[in-house]
Amino acid sequence: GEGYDFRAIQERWLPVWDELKPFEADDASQKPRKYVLDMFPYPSGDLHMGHAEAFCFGDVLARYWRGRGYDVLHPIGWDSFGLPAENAAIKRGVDPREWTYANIDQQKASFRTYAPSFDWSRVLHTSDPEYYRWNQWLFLKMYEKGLAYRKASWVNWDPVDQTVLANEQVLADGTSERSGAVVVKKKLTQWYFRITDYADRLLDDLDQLEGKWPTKVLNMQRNWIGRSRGAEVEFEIEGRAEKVPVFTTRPDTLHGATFMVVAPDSDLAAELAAGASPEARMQFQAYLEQTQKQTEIERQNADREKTGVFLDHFAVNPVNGERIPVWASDYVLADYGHGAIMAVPAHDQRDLDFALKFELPVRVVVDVKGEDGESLPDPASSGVATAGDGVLINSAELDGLGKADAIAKAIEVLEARGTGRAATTYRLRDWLISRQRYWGTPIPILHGADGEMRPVAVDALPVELPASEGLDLKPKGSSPLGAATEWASVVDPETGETWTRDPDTMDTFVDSSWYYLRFLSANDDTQAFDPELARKWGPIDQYAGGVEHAILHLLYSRFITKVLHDLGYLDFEEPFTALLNQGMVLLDGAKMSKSKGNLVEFASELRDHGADALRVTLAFAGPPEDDIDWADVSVQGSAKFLARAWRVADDVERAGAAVGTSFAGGDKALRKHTHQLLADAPGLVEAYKFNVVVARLMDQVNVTRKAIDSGCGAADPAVRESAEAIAVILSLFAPYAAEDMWAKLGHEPTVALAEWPSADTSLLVEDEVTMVVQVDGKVRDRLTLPASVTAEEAEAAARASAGVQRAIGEREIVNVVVRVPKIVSIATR
Ligand code: ANZ
Repeated sequence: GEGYDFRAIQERWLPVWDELKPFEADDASQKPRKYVLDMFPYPSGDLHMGHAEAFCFGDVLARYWRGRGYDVLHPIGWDSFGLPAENAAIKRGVDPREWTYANIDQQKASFRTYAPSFDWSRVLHTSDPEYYRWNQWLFLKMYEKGLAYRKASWVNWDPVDQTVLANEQVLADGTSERSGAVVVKKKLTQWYFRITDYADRLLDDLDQLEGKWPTKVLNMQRNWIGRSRGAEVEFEIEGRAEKVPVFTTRPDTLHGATFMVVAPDSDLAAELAAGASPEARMQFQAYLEQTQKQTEIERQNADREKTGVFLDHFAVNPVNGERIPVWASDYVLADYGHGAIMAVPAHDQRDLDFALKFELPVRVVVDVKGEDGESLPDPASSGVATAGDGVLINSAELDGLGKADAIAKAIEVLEARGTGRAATTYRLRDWLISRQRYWGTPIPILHGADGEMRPVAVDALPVELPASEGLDLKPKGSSPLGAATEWASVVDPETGETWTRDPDTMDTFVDSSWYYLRFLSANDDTQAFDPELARKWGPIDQYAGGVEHAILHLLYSRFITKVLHDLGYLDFEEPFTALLNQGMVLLDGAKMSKSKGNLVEFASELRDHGADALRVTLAFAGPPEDDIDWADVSVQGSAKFLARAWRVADDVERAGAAVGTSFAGGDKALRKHTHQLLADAPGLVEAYKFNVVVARLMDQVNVTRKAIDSGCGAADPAVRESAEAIAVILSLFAPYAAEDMWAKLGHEPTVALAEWPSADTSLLVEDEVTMVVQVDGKVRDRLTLPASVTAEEAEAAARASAGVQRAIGEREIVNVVVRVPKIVSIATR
């Protein structure tokens, strides 16, 4: 007969599924619900192997919950604004729109064959005006609340892409994540979202996700927010009216502050330099220029030789009235704390290096003991600052206190004198959301002739992007939209005044920060999403995607979720209850890329092996969190397994056993094996042990094959029962093969909606047991008895044993202890 033919099977079922649309989620359903979401793709070309993996795992979970009787929402959309479309447009002269939507069409076609169980009725593309209109709505809501604002500031500037970058888009080596160019600083007026207002909640709420998100991701988020507790201390600067605040985590060391350091690129440094001697001013200018060539990362490298200039000013230490010199140095960052520090060289290594280089005084105020119990050597001579805990000295009222007490006392003293207070600082900066590029959401703000701003009316949304035709999309530091003069100028019908549209577009992370909500109301043109549906479906039960989004995307989504909660649209504050980060697909240990020439093409793998074999291979390769090396896996092996599984159903079909017959009389051993699989699979899937589930399916297929060929035969009800269990569980990984098996077993499509058979635990009980019989502490016999044996039956069987009777002989039985079904213990005299 015909064998397993994946192409024929794909062609058989695709049109049936197209017709059935089995995965459209039902908003009205009363069933328990699960929202399973995969991070949506960027349409940069066809799908790649990374997509294959990510969407395979997300789909396993979506299909699993459906099989467990849940109403599952598993939508798909495209993150379709962004630079690659624009760069392709510039390079090849194509319209970004055309490029984007052609790629989306290609990815849709590939998805159709790959067959993740998406609800295709809710598709969204962020570059559709129907979508980005609601980005604009969100922006206006935030503007109204003071959470969107504009300010001039130093920004990260990518000189190749000619665009600003968020801090998160600058790599550790100071280059742009996008272009690879060395990022420089540039002062520009930009739009920001006030994420720093949410720093505490974003940090504290991570605790709720413990155990449900990878620990690594939680820690990355924590470090990114970077909360530091300490104090703000105000220093008077001679000849300056306003006091200068500094942030310190060690207010206890105030008596050891022997100089002050200001960030060269801060407003304060510029002001102080302006009042300095002409020579100091010139030195400062040169130093500032040098500083601006450094990346933030370089500046934070503690090992670097210290540099700096004296600013020709003195500050006054608020606790002891001491005059201390004010310097500028690049190790102090302008946008952390207050951009100025009190330097305590004895107890901070960077300050010590600076003090030793410029011959500034070092004063020990904490007596820190070494392991031998002796005071550590004087930092001024050892060159090593003593940062640990110790007893305060040379510090007036703090003398004799330990670090923690001294910190508390110092804050008390500062507060009493009105020169300082407890304070918290964060590494997190406000989110810079404006981009001087074309292919994004226009910012819905109008600018008046005198610089005043006004929001576009909500009912005038969307502010649609003008056609790209005639616009120079090449990056140049100002948005191409500014040149779309007809689009940009808006005449107020009431006053006749002309207003100009803001030419900037939004960071695409705005688009992806709330897209999960749009899926709930993808076709609703009256609101961004229906709060009622958000109550029903939200928050997302299972989110799946790459660890490259561990910080940015997840942090921004969490932030916007909290904002929408505060605005009264959501009743939850964390968007993603559980997170699965899949590993990467590698080849020979290396990341795949076109430029390296080691690209495994998804399209050709799909063509040559089919969706099922690809998906089984990805799931079987190892724990989903681990990287998969394509050189180490066998797609052929997966195909062979699928053929073996399929033949089990084929044999059942040929044996002519009718559907719906009771399994009760079936082969016991096989039934037990089947039910053990049914009992274990749910826990394994929920713990993301997909590879183990596939291994168990392989085992089940082998055991069933044996039963067919050299056991009970294909007509036995236990074989059908096993084949059905295999089809249902296999449908998580290999939807086509499973569907075909399901049909061969006489069922209607689709196996994807079939409920999982529940495990009959009574079948799992060991049905025969070995009972030990002891006489006076010695084992005299081992009896095989039914597991359900009673105490009386056990004792009778023990007494009847020939071996036992021989051991007792003429002696008298004085005591019998029965512990069913394990042991009978007889004592004699
Ligand atoms: C005095 C002091 C004494 C400090 C001491 C440390 C140890 P984290 O923990 O990262 O928050 N600092 C403050 N603002 C800074 C800026 N803009 N650029 C560079 N450094 C800055 O670090 C807080 C400490 O970093 C602050 O506490 C300050 O130095 C420095 F024994 O103040 B400390």
